Amino acid sequence: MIIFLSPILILATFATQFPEDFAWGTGIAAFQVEGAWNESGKGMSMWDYFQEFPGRIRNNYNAKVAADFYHRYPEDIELMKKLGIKHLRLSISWPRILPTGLIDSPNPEGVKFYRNLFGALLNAGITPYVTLYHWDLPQTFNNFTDKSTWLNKDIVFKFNDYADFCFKNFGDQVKFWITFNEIKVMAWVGYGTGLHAPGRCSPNFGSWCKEIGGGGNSSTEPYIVAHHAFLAHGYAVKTYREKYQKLQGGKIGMASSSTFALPYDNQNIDDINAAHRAVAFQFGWLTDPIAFGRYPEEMSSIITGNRLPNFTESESEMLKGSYDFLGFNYYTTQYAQHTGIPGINYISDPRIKTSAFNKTGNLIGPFTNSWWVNAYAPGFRDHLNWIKKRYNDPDIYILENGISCWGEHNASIETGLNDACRVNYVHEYIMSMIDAIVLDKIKVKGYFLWSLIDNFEWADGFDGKFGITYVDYAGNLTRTVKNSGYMYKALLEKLGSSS
Ligand code: NCW
Repeated sequence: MIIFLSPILILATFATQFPEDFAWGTGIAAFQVEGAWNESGKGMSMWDYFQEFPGRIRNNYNAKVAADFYHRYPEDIELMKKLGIKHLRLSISWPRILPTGLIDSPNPEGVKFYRNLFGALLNAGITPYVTLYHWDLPQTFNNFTDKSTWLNKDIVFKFNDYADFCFKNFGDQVKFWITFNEIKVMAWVGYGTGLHAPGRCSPNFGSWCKEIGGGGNSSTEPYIVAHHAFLAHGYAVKTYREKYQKLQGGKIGMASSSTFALPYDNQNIDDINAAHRAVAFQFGWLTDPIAFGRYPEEMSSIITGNRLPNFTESESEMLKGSYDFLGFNYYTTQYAQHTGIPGINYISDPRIKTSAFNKTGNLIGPFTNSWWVNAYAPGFRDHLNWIKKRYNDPDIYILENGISCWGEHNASIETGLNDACRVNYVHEYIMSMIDAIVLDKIKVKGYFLWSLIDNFEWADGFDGKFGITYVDYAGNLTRTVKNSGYMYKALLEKLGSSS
């Protein structure tokens, strides 16, 4: 326990200045933990399909069983009670409740599963924060052409129907809704690099791009996909506000991820501007549409031609202010360099090169087991300030923050439980967030540590572990709390967690 003393002592000094109703929680997502991929009437998702292709998931792992949360959630609720965690972010699997994706043929078993799950959480004093879309689209919407999945505008209305169905069936239990998880990743990794389902990318981008039913276009499709997701978000929020919100008394928002950026050369004005633009191309891309009803000027001046779609006037009006809070997933910061030369950078200004090293060779922070993350806690506070300034001091929920540490893949339980790397990372990041709250008066309302349990890390399979609880994937899926889990428990005891 000695190792937890210093972080907790420091945190305790803030306890008096800390918002009492702050929501300390953890997060999971349906596809990453549930398993039971074809049980009790569930339809197939595009990830169920994608994972069948050899080589697409590291070591050809699959999530057919995953952490078996579908059957073991009562045990995981006990675990949360033991750790004093009173807020859980989780997602609904669209094809589990609507196997064809459409509301005309719901799956009563799927609906019952989520009603039981939310009920059990509430009975345990745990508030559910529910994501409607954490990437597992019904496979029925995928016909492998550029007219399907999120590329077809029709999906906007299908999603709205699905969202309406969820508000109607679960709105008495769920008071916090998150429409989408990380539209940037869904668009860029699903349709830019092709490394996530549905695996689309430009045929000349890599040999894998043509593998799953045809190619794509990495320089246009991510923008189309994101455009439809923003509209789907807008319609779903409209539906919620018009039909349910007053009656049910809940809140709705979106979870956006973004890498913060510092200038590669902090004496160079072009790099200073590039650092701002790199964030505008991420958090701005995801949030300007739902805040202001348009894309960031930083983007529309650069992504020209027909690459960045337009919102009609009425769509723009609908989107403006379509959130009650901004959800933010923060993991990392990179250096941004203005090269002036167009390179391969489909989702950012193509003239920006991002790197973990700056001009003087300084490494921003240690590399982690996720290729996209260098640990850099101060960027958390900096990014929160960026959000506060651009969006006029909104309510913010940190819907994800956590780390996949080196050497945890196939680790023995002893190694897995001694996760000093995660203890340090989480402590430093939380301190940075607390600075933003206490010193910069940023209205952060909650923090959800990713993740409650080790789970299926998408293309990394079980090689990437983010859990504060070890899951024995080589054996019988037994859960054992890691040191980071006990550190979080100690933190919650000091800073308190609202009910
Ligand atoms: S894979 C991913 N993650 C992790 C995942 O477990 C969770 O479901 C996601 O919301 C942890 O948080 C998210 N992100 C993929 C990032 C891929 C590339 C990002 C590039 C940034 C420059």
